Amino acid sequence: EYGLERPQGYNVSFHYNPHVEYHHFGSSHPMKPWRLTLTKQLVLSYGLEYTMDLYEPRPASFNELAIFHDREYLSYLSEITPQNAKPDDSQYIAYGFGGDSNDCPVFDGLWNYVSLYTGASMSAAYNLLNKQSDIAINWSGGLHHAKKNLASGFCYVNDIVIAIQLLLTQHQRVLYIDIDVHHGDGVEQAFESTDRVFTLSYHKYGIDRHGWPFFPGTGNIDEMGPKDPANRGKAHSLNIPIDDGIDDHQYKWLFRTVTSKVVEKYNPQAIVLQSGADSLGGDRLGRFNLNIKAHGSCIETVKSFGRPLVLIGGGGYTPRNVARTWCHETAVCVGATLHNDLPTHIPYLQAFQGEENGDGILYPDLHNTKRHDNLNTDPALHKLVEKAMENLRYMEG
Ligand code: ZLS
Ligand code: CA
Ligand code: ZN
Repeated sequence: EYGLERPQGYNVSFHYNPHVEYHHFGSSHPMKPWRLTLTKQLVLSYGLEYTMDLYEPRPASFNELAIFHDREYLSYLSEITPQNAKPDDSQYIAYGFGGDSNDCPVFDGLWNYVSLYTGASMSAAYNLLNKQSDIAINWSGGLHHAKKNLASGFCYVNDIVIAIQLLLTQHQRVLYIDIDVHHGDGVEQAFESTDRVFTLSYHKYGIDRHGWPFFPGTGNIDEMGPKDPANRGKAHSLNIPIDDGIDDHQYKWLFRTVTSKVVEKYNPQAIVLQSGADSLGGDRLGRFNLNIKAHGSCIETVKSFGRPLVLIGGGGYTPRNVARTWCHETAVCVGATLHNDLPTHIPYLQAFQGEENGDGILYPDLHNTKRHDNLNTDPALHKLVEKAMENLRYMEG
């Protein structure tokens, strides 16, 4: 009825605790957990829940978060509230809540929020370990900037690192891929001293006309992990720095060329893919010009490698397009094709109405929002791929 066809027999699971939706970073903050409400409504309205196993995971416990994070940091995080926060406190500043930045505000229910999104990523990882799923999805996770004792860039707890730690109990080599427009620095740093995780991030990199680096300011092509041959993590990171305005054709080519080579060389036993939707055209914080289907083609490419896959969310600051993208990518996982006309019985339909290019449809032309000129030339991208291939030669096979 909705154009659902499932030619490929992949077992897909969807890990989602709806309580995560009710948390607010603050009204002016770009991170809006209710984008997850929109995503879930779209997924349900297309009937995709009948094509997957649905899980409502419990929140992660303190001890589970301590798989990666320092206990002192977690104690502080579990106790802090908007009422008892002391912005001049040395711990407040040291743990990343202070400074002139309000990227990581202290809000009501913060501890519950981090436990919920991390519980869902753990649940997804367990499903791969139990062989219950070939692909396990958690759109509420993907908070890739959090460090073991530091909140950074809207991220307080690094659910990705914890999910990868679980996968490492059974898998010798895990590949982490990150298509969020920001560099996946927290995951890269967490595994910089091991050869059992390879991290690959595609992101905007560069300095703007006011002299500010694009957040977090790391991830140039020559940052490939420790160069010391004694370090087991030698050359087990690959960063693909991209300039403003990259288009569908360029990104698809870049992603497919580099990622296939990494998979061929590293031969991972499981893959974790962070699918941040801030790399879309028209994103409030992003700089790229991608359409939903080009973003989704990265998921198709990764699926085609046929390895157990955890698919997680991340950034995404134009909520209606985040929901469209993650709904499309859920369909890609189960092998379904969706109608461009949105089902008319969806709650929140008005969120998808009245747009110039996207009125009532799933696949608006986001490239037409033309907010960023394309500064990426084909020759520059070819040089970038050449350098990436050179970096890969430093990795011991
Ligand atoms: O990857 O660029 C920065 C740091 C600043 C500039 C912005 N000011 C407010 C703080 C200091 C240098 N931060 C980035 C963080 C981006 C995190 C991306 C997360 C992820 O997608 C994974 C989930 C940034 N960009 C934009 C903002 N912060 C930002 C914009 C608007 C606001 C409102 C709320 C808070 C303060 C005013 C804020 C942050
Ligand atoms: Ca990235
Ligand atoms: Zn981001």
